[in-house]
Amino acid sequence: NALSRIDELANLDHLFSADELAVRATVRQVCADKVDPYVATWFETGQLDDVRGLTKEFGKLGLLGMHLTGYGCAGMSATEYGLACLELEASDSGIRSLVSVQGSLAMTAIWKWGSEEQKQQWLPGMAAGELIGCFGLTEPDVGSDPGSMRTRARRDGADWVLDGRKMWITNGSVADVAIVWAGTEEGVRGFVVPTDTPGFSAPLIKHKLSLRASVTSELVLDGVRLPADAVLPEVTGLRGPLGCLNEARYGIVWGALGAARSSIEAARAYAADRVQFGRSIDGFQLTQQKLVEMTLEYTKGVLLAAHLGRLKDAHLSRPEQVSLGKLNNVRAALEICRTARTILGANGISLEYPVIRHMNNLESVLTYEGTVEMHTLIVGEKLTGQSAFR
Ligand code: TGC
Ligand code: FAD
Repeated sequence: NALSRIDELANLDHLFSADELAVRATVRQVCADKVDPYVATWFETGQLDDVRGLTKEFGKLGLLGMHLTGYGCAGMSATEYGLACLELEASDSGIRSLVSVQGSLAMTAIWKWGSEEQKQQWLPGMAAGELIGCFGLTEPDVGSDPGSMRTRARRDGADWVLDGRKMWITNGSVADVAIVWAGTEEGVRGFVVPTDTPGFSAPLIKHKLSLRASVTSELVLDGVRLPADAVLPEVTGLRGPLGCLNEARYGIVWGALGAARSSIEAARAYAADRVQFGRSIDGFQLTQQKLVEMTLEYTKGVLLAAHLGRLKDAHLSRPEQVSLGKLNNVRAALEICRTARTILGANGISLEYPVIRHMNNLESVLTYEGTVEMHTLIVGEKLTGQSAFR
């Protein structure tokens, strides 16, 4: 009489309302139909078949910018957004990335810091998945320390002219619009850059062994001339991009648990079938200990995510709390995937099972949206009052 899902052990569904569970069920279904049958192939070939087809499917369900309001966005709660991220990442971190970058980074930048005209122009199409966005903060020489960015925007008459490079940009090569952060005489500013602007190009980054079912690109800005109204008017300084990162990091707090859950379930099913020394390996104490430890860490992760979701829905969420959640849940999820991999033995390294794919993906998730070290220092600063970044 084994449980049908690992969430049942602690009755985690009791944390959520019927509406929240309905959103989760919808996302679970679209992933089962449109992602799960194909994602191992996308990962193996390093190519998503039809990104725009997928974003349109997600758009129809209101999953893009789903916790934003107005302009065609679904206006769902932070907890619903979190549950959606968990289900998307149970399919693949790359699919959750597609949705996070679109909604929590590119759309949020326009929604939070854009003019009314910019919102009207871009958000409805992005919410519908007809237009794809990307978010360029990281550069070849600048990652954790975005304040040292080299990309520059200078005035030329009424226009802006952008020069520089961005690196590791999710959705870059398939985007219709790039949010590009650049240094100006006034400080860091955000620019809304249509990707067909002369001087803009987005070559694909190849040779990744992680996030292979995701488009990752370089952005090259070579004298990109933009009209005066291309700048996001409502923010100057690093709090512009960092304010968006809070949203995407929050989604990852939940998302990473999806990769963990999928890996635990794969390991549990495998252990029930696999016979060694005359019995199924799930009857061995050492295997049970692994299954229990993984389920325990997953359960604690969901409790933390749900708590952060409730805080966010009550408008009480603070950035260091999101750091605490991302730090714990991504690290825990990666450890879970590594343990699950051992249960599958040699089969654990095969793409026939989802575990090694999740494990490799989480290496990126551990690094992007702020590395483990950055989130440790953010929480450390809060605990001690002392900044240890420099
Ligand atoms: P610092 O001096 O601390 O702050 C500069 C200004 O920013 C404000 N601020 C924040 N505002 C909102 N939310 C936050 N979380 C904020 N953190 C800081 C701060 O109040 C200040 O404002 P003001 O008005 O006083 O100027 O900045 P610092 O230079 O010391 O850097 C701090 C640090 C290291 C924590 C920050 O730079 C950082 O988080 N670095 C990590 C960079 C990062 O996360 N990059 C992610 C790139 S995007 C990405 O990875 C997408 S992956 C997507 C996917 O595929 O899912
Ligand atoms: P670095 O900052 O060079 O860090 C290298 C190491 O040094 C890390 O371990 C780091 O923690 C450590 N370190 C740095 N400073 C300190 C310090 N003060 N104390 C202790 N240790 C320190 N970026 C975007 O802007 N948009 C995107 O869409 C995007 N998508 C991505 C997709 C993928 C698949 C990947 C892998 C990355 C993506 N990124 C994106 C970039 C990502 O945000 C950066 O990789 C990340 O911020 C780290 O920067 P870095 O790789 O330059 O590492």
